[in-house]
Amino acid sequence: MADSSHQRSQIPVTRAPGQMPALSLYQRPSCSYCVQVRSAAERMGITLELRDIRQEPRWREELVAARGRATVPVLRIEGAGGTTHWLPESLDIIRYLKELTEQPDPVPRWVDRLMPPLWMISWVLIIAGLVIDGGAGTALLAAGSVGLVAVVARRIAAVMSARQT
Ligand SMILES: N[C@@H](CCC(=O)N[C@@H](CS)C(=O)NCC(=O)O)C(=O)O
Repeated sequence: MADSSHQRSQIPVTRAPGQMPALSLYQRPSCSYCVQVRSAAERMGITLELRDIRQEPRWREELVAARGRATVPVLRIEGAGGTTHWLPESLDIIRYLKELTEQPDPVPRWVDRLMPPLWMISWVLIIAGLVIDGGAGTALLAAGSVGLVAVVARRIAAVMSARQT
């Protein structure tokens, strides 16, 4: 094998600015699996460098050196750091391209699930803080305020993120 693995799980999916991988599709124009991948990429607005292994012997040699066979389609994924992955199987390639076009939510789901109870608990703490005198009351008030600020901050971040997509 020339470079790196073709296992799907090891291929990082990133769309960060300047980190979009270079995508080359080793293919043949008449191959129906290749047509499926090319059409899917076109629908998703993803540009693939098409490397016709029949037309250019160099592409075939590269493919065979990397994979040990000339079966197409295979997507060569070159990351910003120069790491290269070879991804065979049309359906896996399409799945990978789809993931590339989706904006992953950087905030885990459990954070958003936590927001409604945190909102309620924060108000309870604030009310308790207002009722209870002394240091304990102040601490409850402070804790409740932090909770409310966290909920509001998350809400604002979520709305701004939704506007960008
Ligand atoms: N399951 C594969 C099938 C790929 C396949 O059968 N490709 C044919 C061309 S359409 C091929 O390269 N055959 C020649 C070979 O395996 O050397 C996929 O979905 O990508």
